Amino acid sequence: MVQTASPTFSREDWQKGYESLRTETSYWIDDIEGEIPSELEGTLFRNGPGQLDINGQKYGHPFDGDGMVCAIAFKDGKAHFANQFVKTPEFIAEQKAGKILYRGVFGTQKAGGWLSNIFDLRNKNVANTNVVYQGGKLLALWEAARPYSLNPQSLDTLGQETFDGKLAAGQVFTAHPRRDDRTGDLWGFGVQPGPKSTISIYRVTNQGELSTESQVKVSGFCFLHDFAYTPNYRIFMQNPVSFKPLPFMLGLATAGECIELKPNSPSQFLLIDRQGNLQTIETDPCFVFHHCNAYEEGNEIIVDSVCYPDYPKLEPNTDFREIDFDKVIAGQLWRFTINPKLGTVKREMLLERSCEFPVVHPRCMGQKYRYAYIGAIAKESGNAPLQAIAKVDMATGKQEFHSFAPRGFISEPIFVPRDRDNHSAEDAGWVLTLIFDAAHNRSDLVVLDAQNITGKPLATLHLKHHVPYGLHGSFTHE
Ligand code: 3ON
Ligand code: FE
Repeated sequence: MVQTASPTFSREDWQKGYESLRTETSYWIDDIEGEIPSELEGTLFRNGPGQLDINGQKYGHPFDGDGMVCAIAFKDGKAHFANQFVKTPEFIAEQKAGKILYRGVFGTQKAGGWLSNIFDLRNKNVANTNVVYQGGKLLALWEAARPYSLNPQSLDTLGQETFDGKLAAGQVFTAHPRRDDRTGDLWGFGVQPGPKSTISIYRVTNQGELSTESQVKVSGFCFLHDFAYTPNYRIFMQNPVSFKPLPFMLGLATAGECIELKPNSPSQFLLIDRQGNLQTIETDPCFVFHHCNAYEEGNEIIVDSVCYPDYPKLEPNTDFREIDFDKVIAGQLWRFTINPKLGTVKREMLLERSCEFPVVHPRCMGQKYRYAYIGAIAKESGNAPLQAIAKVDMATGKQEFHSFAPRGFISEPIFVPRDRDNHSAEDAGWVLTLIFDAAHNRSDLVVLDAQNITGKPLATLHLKHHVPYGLHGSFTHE
């Protein structure tokens, strides 16, 4: 088949979604197409880089943007929007100074060349990656530091979360915790880097209490952005990356630019059981940020993950808004079937189209499941910004796409079940996603019927402004 090369978007449109949003507001959303389902109750929290420059001094990478949390609360068919930046001391200092004072992990240097950056090895905690509500705490997460605790109603920043002193200064908590729906526990981890890296496995109960389940040491550098969870295993993909810190120390490059894929090295699954035993199983090289889900079946563990053929890096010293999508490597959804007894891994592709941000029904986390929802590009091959929501049926292989191209750009989908029992159909519920609508230079919160994902949205809530492209979020029924 001949693939038409016609682009699904215009660069100018896409770029507008990376403009900083500097206002903090709180209002009832009154411009709505369709109808918000009256049974949809609870709050959608989103986090992501809200500010991508200070006074026109641009950050060099979107992951360096200052964390801004949005809350969209639904009740009685109405919806309320609020947003606030996470007021870290670094954010406050930079706002006051009106210029960049810190290096960003991925692509941001202080003005003045290497001499201004040399030996400044501090990490700016931008608290921009995820936001979760657990045990009465609303936590803004960034994987290389402790969480920031926010007031769940006002979104005011309360301070760094120590969990009653159990997370000491210098200890870190992942931006990708996973909630076991059957127990209400939120599972997470933290990586202490070194010549040997230490992975701590944490549990946060639904009372908000943290305990350490186990700690394991693995050789070498780790870049573990996410993990997969089953009742008996915590599973990591050890990407075959190295960190060569010299250019970072000398101020010549950011930390993220010093990470690269090691040639001819396999990836490894790290399986950690409930007793803290570590089993390592090799598989073909790839780079994984996100896992979709995992479950145990017979003697096997199934892990579904978005895999890249290399470590996705941006060209240094070029504006990320100018990237050539034809040169950006694509992530694809793969299924790994691991047999721990035999030490073998089988892999098969589930979704070939470039995709990111996979999610499942919350009750399926760690369990056998049928449906994944995931952001995807709006064409079959090549690469582009994410403009469609895909629903993948693991039982039949059916793939459906709801495209917002050419002028809409999607963010992570979140599945919200309609009924909170364990018997209703796995796709009975809604898929919520924020769309940047370049035609109106504003964002919409779109409610899709998960059972009719390609159908017209049930509701499109027009915000009064845009929300810059975000990272992750969560829904709480409370
Ligand atoms: O020793 C350190 C280990 C470590 C954890 C080195 C280090 C300082 C680089 C580090 C820190 C890692 C951090 C801070 C990671 C933060 C990641 C982040 C903010 C976002 C990651 C997003 C991933 C994806 C795949 C996003 C995709 C987005 C789209 C396709 C759409 O825009
Ligand atoms: Fe992530």
